[in-house]
Amino acid sequence: MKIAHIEIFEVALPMSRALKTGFGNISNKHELIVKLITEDGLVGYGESASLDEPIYNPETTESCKLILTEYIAPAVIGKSFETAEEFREAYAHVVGNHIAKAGIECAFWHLMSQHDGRSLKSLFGGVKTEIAVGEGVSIKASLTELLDDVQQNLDRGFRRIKVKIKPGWDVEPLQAIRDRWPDIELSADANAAYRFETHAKLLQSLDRFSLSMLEQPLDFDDFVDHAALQDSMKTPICLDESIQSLNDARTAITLGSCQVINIKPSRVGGIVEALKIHDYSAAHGVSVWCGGMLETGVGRAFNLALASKSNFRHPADMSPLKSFYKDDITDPPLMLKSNGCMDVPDEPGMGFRVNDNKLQKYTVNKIVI
Ligand code: OSB
Ligand code: MG
Repeated sequence: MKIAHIEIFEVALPMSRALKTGFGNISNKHELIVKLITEDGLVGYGESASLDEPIYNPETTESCKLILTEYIAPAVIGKSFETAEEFREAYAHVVGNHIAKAGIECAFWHLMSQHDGRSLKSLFGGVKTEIAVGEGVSIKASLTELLDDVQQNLDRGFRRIKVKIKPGWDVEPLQAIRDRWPDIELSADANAAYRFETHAKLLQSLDRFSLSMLEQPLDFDDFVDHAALQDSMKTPICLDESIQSLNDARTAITLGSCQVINIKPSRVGGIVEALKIHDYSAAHGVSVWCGGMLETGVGRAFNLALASKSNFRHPADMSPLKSFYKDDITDPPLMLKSNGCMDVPDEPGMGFRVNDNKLQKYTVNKIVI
């Protein structure tokens, strides 16, 4: 498939609520929809699910736009590719910038899916027909607000509640939830807000809440202290921010820094790397699950197909429409079934249609290469 044209849409979907985390708040989000058009007229979409500010990882929407426009798009345009591995080889000289890379690599997978007449699920080696879905709960102003939010999410059928925590908002909210719901699947995501020296005792004390996992308590590059912490507590530690590549997964698993890995195609530079991390983790008895970056339906489509692989063993972050956004750019909307699961599409294409009118409506800037 020869890449003839590339378009990058900077979109701003109106948010219905902010995500409040240990690294700060996300109340606005501009991100990029990457469109690849082949010589034969096939159209593939992918998403660089960047944040506006470099508060989760070093990238931003502006950095993704720059790297895609100046370095990655020029390396693939006018060239032919047979496989995603070959495609990403064309811009392998670009270091890091994983969110930028994930957007264009996913668009290539979308092309392949149509070209080969196979679903993303089948291309990725997925096996499940539906996947379990959980929901995250932001840091709140009060326990009453928190419990109301948890109740609403349980009523909607979500299979796991993930509470965002930070120093000063941890033991109390978890205790309040456990007092009311002793048996729900509950996890906590600290988004790197703690330090081993200062908080080891406090973090160990979270063992009493029987969390399914404690996500990213310490700094993103602190594999050593994560290993010491994991060694000192029963709750499985899950790494999110720390795992940017297969090599990071190897480091974490070799050192015993975690028992679970959160895989986000965005954070690791695309599906090819995500598949490698999945397979390596499976071979070493470490389970994975699919986190999110508040993607639109485009990014979620790839996450959904990926999460249908066998070693994805925990509910995914896959909020349906209206959890964070007032509208979406794909049809049909992501649907949570009454059993707390989502169906995994299994037809050629991404399983969702990009709605051109809505894409135009929410595009604030378009780059044609
Ligand atoms: O820590 O999982 C995180 C969003 C942006 C950056 C980091 C995180 C998140 C989320 C969003 O928690 C979850 C979702 O996409 O539904
Ligand atoms: Mg996280």
